[in-house]
Amino acid sequence: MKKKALITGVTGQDGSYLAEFLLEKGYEVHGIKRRASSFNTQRVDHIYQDPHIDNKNFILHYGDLTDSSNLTRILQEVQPDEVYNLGAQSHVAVSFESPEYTADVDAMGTLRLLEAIRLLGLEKKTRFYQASTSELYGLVQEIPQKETTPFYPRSPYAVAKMYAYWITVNYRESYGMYACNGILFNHESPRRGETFVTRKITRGLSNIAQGLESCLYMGNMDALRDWGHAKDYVRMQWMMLQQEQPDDFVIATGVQYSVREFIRWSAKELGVTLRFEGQDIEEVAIVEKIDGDNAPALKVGDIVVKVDPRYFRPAEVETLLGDPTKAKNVLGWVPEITTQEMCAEMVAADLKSAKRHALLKAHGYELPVSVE
Ligand code: NDP
Ligand code: GDR
Repeated sequence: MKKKALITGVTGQDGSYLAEFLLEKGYEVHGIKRRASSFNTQRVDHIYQDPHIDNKNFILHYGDLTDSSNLTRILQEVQPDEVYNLGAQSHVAVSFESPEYTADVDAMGTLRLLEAIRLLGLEKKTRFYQASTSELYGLVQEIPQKETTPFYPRSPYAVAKMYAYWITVNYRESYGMYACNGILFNHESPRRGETFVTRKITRGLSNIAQGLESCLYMGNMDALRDWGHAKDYVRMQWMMLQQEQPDDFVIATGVQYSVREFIRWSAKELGVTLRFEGQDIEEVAIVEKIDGDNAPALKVGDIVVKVDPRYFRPAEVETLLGDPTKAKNVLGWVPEITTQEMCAEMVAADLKSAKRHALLKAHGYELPVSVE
């Protein structure tokens, strides 16, 4: 019998990699997608299967984490062996603007799923993975952060995820459910949403290099993050549900870098050396040297990065650094892709796309380039 998995957030970065991973493992994969006014399945289109053929292994259902009856119906229909709750309003800055919606989806959505599993009598059959986050540590109480480090959430997103964390623990303890929290530190990829900092940088600098944008406006460049690759992290999500006993794990690389360093590397991948000048909101990055032909639109002395306080957050998480020792010892997990390799992969993908746009533009077919 094929195992069945249900993924909320299947159209997101992690959902798309996890769906691929589980299909390769021979699972029948069900995913929940939201209704949108235009197509929102770009990240899973390459694994899409025509609903008119028999024996499909990848099946999408319309749904929403704010809708209990919908979640209950899908769970009843699918009877999954594993549920991966990856769906969320996942942007920390946006959570300050939409705190109630963020709580509804990220906190209550988790409760709705757990409760639906329980009410359908699936609590002994269905294993549950909760996408918890390093944002729980917020104002950090210990360096590096591990499973026992106290939480101090610093955004409506993190507070909502803290509820989700504890309700997952509570259902495990109260009803004997196999339910786990993966406390994942930041993880990125070419599929990362365009408004998260790494992708904003790799895409923005690639566009600037090709003459499609003129300047990248950034928030806090001193922020320190422990960035891994999403592919490594979804493998871990699956591993967590294959253990004898459910447990919670920190997933991280154990190395941290600043946003500024990530900008510097990304520029280097484009053959551009940057010099940072000025302090705080006056800080800028200036082109110092250009090698190769990936940045035909730039010349030495151009200012390509400026600070815009619009991107500062009401409360910032300044530093995050994870200690993945437990995951390494208990599960044998080690990340295979370094932060620098990931950065190179992201720049290569964004440069390819920028070159395509630039070529079209040169031939009179200019496409609008979205910026935040
Ligand atoms: P994304 O933002 O790329 O994807 C989020 C997914 O959730 C999308 O499929 C989105 O749908 C879906 N979604 C949003 N709102 C709802 C809703 N109301 N009902 C159902 N689905 C909804 O996030 P990631 O893939 O990066 O992250 C996956 C999970 O892991 C999230 O829960 C995130 O908070 C958490 N996390 C992420 C980390 C990271 O660094 N990436 C680190 C730690 C935790 P749509 O495509 O329609 O917008
Ligand atoms: P984060 O990721 O908030 O850690 O949440 P993000 O990439 O948005 O920010 C990382 C750090 O970079 C600083 N920063 C900027 N951020 C954005 N988005 N845009 C900017 O212009 C900018 N300039 C500086 C931020 O202030 C921050 O310090 C991500 C999400 O995926 C969450 O869902 C997940 O839970 C955590 O990672 C772990």
